[in-house]
Amino acid sequence: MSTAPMPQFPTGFRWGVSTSAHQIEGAATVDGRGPSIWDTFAQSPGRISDGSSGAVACDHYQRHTEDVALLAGLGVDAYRFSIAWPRIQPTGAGPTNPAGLDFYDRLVDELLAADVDPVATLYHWDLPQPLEDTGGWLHRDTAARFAEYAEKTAARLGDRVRLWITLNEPFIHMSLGYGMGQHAPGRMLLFDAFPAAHHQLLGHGLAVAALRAHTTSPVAIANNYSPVRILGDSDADRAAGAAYEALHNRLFTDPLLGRGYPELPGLDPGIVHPGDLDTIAAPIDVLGVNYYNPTGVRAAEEGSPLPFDLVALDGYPRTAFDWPVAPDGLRELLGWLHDTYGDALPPIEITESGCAYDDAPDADGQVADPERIAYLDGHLRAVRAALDDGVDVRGYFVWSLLDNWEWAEGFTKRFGLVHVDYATQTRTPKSSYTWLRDVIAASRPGSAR
Ligand code: PNW
Repeated sequence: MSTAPMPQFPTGFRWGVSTSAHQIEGAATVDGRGPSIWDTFAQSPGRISDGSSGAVACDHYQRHTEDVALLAGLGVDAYRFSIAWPRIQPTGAGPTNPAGLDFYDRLVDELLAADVDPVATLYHWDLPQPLEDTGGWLHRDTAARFAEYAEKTAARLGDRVRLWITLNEPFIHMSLGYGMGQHAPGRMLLFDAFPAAHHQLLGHGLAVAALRAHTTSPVAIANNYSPVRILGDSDADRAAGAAYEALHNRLFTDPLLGRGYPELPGLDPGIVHPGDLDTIAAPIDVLGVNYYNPTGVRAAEEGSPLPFDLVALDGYPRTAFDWPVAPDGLRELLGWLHDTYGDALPPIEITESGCAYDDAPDADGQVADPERIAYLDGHLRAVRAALDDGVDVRGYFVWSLLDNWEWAEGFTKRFGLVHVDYATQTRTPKSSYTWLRDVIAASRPGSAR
């Protein structure tokens, strides 16, 4: 880790942390919440590595006041949370559930009282199960249902949420949920999962219009990106790299920024109706960038069902998820977005960046996580370097405030700045929390440095 002082960030740079509803709230059947695809998926044996579910998670639904106090103590400008669609519309359609809306209404007011900007994601993968029963995101009507949910939610919260994010990582949702089956709803359609891409994007575009009717706050989407490192120098390796680039980085960005779909094997244009590309290209104010790591790609082995092979990258330290710690990839990615999309690229906020380690309290109850401090230090310096390269980055949100229910990995991966003892729900700020608090404080205009 660099011993040089953290460089300054521009005045107004937004410091934040992120969470998502299903990973922290628990209270799965409280106050009229309906089931989501993740409740169903976790009940199916063998899907979650430790056999757990998100039914209780961090019990944030009951403990939100304590969690807002943790945000205030950290000194962040903003908190990115997600709204559970099955709390707002338990069946995914029809009238709203007042208790569900009331919960987020209170949360937003608590955040504002703590001087923390509420940043709300409308969809972080917890589709109401009844919508999956009629085809989920493979079904065009789900896009219209999503816009209706967005409209009803913004009608209540649109005056106070400071940044709206329509979808979280539609690429991961499509690929792991509908393509490879590791996430809910557990479908394994490979390239036949493409309708789940188009209908999410369509839902996004329709939701942008619905949000604009109720808010003057900026509107964004949070995409997952991974800079592609091509391993090998054959034409086949380069073609594999381009195919992976199109799938991971361009499929959910080219159409948003008015370029239509990239060329991809298996992409059936028949489901794209006239006018859809215009709906999808509705202007957004911010591009949310979730970055974890770069991807090594080379030509596929004979007989592979995919047009590329993904290969582990050597030469980097690794997190508990075995993901490489590669801050250089963040600078590279931001430069790639800037160079690829030029004037069409809106300002960027890093809406997720973080790492999992096996953090545990010591005998004194303290949780030291020097690897996370080094991770954040490196990634913040990478953002600073990208700013110097001319990329317009307006904020950085750490994933995550709390250790939480990490999807198919259950409780085995800890991403928090705050440790959670799930048996007692005790929250213990880790050393990275104190470190980040000091970095944020030092970045304020008029601070001592
Ligand atoms: C993101 N991958 O998911 C999500 O937005 C969060 O909910 C999640 O907790 C966080 O990152 C950490 O995993 C991802 O396989 C899941 O590359 C998988 C991948 C990337 C992001």
